[in-house]
Amino acid sequence: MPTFDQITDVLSRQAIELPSWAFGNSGTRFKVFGTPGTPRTVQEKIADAATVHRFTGLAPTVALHIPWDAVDDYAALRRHAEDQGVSLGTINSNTFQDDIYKFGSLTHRDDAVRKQAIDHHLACIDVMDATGSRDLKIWLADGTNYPGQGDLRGRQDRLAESLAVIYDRLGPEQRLVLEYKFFEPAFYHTDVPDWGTSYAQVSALGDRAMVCLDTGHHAPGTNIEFIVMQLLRLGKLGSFDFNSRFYADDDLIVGAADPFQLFRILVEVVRGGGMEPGSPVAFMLDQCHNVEAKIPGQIRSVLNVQEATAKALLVDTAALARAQEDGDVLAANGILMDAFWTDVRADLAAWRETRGLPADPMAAYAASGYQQQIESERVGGQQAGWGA
Ligand code: AOS
Ligand code: ZN
Ligand code: ZN
Repeated sequence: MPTFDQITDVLSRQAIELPSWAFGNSGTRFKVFGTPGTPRTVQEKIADAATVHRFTGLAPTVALHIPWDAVDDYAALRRHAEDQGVSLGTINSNTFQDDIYKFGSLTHRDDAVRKQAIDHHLACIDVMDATGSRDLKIWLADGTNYPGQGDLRGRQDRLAESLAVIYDRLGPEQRLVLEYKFFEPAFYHTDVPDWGTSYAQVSALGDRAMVCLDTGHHAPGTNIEFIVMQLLRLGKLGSFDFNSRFYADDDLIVGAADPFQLFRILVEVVRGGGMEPGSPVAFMLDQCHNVEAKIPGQIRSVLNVQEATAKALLVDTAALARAQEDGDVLAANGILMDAFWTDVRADLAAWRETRGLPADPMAAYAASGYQQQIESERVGGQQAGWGA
């Protein structure tokens, strides 16, 4: 097994993007609980994201959601982020909240509705130009609730046409990532339900269109690490939305529900070159903190990803390859499990200190006074976006 010192070079390259909406109040369809200190503006969300980065060194960028985070002056917002020590990252489009999109957006049978949805994405690319963002992330709520409600084939064809218009508008350094989700809000069919559909759609567009894999968007029991392997093998894994789930798209803290699954996913990321310099794979969180504190929730999340990555890097790949070649099932499984069960927390804590970071970012945040400060300064903080 490699020593901890042998994996720190790779670990020091790790960057995990935070979603602006994780800092707003969010909830379920039953209740949105308010949390003291919740940001009132996108500037305050960015300040909170920058705080997570200050305590962990792991989160140098923050993703925005348009129009939830819309402002008049994106160049000024970019400067605000840079002043706080972070950059603006992925721009997320939103065609799921307006009445006009009741029956679809980029797949809609009415050209006028489809044009409005396309125009929204073109406006998102204008935002990217001003913020310096590389990625446009598209997640569509498009789908139907009843068999016969829509023409599945026609909707797929219109999706391809709409995406082609959006892709053509991207700058040479910009990318489009298409996220899939097997159900919700549509319950019979979804237009981008699985990695295969996303892969087929982005492959038709070109090299700068890739798949976004949200770990909460699969049927229970799905072997997600297999999908990770396949997309890396095909050169089309553009980004992750990390979170965890017990039931459906729960958007819980990554690594909370199933740390072993997160480890297995990261083993395939490492195996597929996803941690190499220049890798196209972007790591993001897509979480909502309903009942737990938001900033510590994000700190815990990035630490969970770091811990699972360290364990994945500790796999003795030479011994594993030998055991696989020998057909030694139990030895191969044992080698993987040895890495998973290695407790890396003390090594990570000591290593953080050598980099000028707190050994225990959760404790350091709690002792910092930041939470008390925002709770006294901010009154009437915002909901994450739904209904806002
Ligand atoms: C929705 O289920 C998706 O996970 C998207 O990534 C979505 O854009 C994000 O959750 C913000 O609403
Ligand atoms: Zn997502
Ligand atoms: Zn989701």
